[in-house]
Amino acid sequence: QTEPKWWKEAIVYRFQDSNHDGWVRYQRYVSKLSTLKELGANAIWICPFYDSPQEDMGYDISDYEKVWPRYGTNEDIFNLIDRAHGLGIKSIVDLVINHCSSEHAWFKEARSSLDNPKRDWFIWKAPKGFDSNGKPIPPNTWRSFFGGSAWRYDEHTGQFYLRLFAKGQPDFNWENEVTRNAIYESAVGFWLDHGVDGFRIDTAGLYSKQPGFPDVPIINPGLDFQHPDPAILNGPRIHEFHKEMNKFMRERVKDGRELLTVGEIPCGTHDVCKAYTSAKDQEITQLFEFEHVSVGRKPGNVGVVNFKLSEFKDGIAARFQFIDKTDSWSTVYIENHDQPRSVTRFGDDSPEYREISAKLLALLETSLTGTLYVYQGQELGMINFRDWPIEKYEDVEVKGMYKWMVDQFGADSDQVKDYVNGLQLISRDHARTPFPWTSEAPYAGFTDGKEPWFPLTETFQEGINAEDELKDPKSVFNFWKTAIEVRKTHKDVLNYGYDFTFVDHANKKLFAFTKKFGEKVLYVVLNFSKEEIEFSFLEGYNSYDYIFGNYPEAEIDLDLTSLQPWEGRFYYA
Ligand code: TEU
Repeated sequence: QTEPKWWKEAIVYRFQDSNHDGWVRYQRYVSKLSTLKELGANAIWICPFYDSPQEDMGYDISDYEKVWPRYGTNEDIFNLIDRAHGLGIKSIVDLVINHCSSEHAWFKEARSSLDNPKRDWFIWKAPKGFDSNGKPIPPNTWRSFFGGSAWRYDEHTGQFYLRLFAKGQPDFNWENEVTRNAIYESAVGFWLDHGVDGFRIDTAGLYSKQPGFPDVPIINPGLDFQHPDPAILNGPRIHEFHKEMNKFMRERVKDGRELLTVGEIPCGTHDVCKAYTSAKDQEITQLFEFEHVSVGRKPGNVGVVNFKLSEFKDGIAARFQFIDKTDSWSTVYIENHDQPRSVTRFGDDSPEYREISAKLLALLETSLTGTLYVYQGQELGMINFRDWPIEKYEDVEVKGMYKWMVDQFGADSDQVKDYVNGLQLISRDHARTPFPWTSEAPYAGFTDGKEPWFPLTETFQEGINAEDELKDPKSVFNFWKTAIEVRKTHKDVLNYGYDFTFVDHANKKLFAFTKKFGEKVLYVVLNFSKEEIEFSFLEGYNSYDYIFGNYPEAEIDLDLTSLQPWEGRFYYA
């Protein structure tokens, strides 16, 4: 855990940009790298830029070796990687290999006939039978993450193919070695040859399906298909596959550069997390776990429920406690393109408390052990959009889930109402609105006139934009910048600390813990409420050194153990 590596200390930023046609352009992205430098980021995670029909925001790839023409050319991405290197910034790219697009040449071939040599590169099954209307019945009860059956019937050959996500995202058959090697060569090798420093491995726990494709337990009574995780997540050969792919990567890199690989895996138990990330086993360097971002979600992601601060605390701790004194490593994140805005979800997005609660979340993030990821707009304290009608949502997940639930329960049912209400809080679209560069109407500098592909979050005119925040020394952006500096200065205990221990775990407003590194003991106190609350100094420690907090030092009495609304502090005990 404590062995230093660049990929452990990286501050990874993820963002997109556009030009006048309303779409993201990687040429212009280059000119924004200096803003990232200013924030303190030293790595970027570039979202999927590959050729794609864009059914799922580019996570449906039709050619791994070609950039989607609307985003630019291959040369634009090679140039971005080079320019970033020139500034000391590493580049991580998305590796989406549980599935490809149904428009990929491999799938088109596979689909063409039952005896095509590539048929077995994907997962095909005969119908279980036919219903009274002659409709084919899917082979089992697995549901798609995006609603409905996980199987899509293909008239041409009379079989179903598996697609855990959108209709146009057929799952690869990882059991086939020839397929695996083709994936490694095209999706991994090509980009390693062009200098990338690592991969964010999409759905990295789903490649090995349970043999026999068994039905799954019912977790959502009343729905015709059920969440497939028990039959697809962390399956029997998953570690073997990751070891094999990691070996391919190591052999392919010729200049000795060390790669950051981050697997997106809701692994569940600490043992499973360790199995993926142990340095000795050489599978993946770190994981995006889901414990903390799953609190308050109903099973199957069909709506939201209230949650306690203690559940959030446990989620946060679970993400990295498993690495304590092991040879594993972890990540720190609270937002990404699949998560809503953290200020709305875990802070307070009212005008009165938005900034201070965004800064409190920045304190939490910069205090935790692991590689830190900041998602575009998080550094501005962006919040969810509000009161959008269901028709305005873009996300394939929302569209699929909504249609499915309406089919099952009816548009006026409580289940559908709950689902739609929940979207205000958790839809992925909140984090996908165009980036607000300025306060300028109508498109915040994202485009120079043409309507962008997706509406903006309206708050860009209320000060939540890059230009205004960069200028304002008290902005959320400038707080993040300082917090990142503090994280780097005290990187031993902040970035690498161990022995994470909660203080007063049951407290409903205070989130407090200690962490150690050598002789150093860090004490973090965070007020997750708009009330003034008390905290206690730890027994057995006589003196405290204040390190950092989100209220200006001149405004607080450091000898008092009370915290203002959404106030947080770091101390050395
Ligand atoms: O996400 C996988 C995943 O687990 C999510 O679909 C998650 O279940 C969902 O977002 C909960 O709201 C990855 C990508 O991050 C996502 O953007 C893609 O849609 C998905 O894979 C398919 O490639």
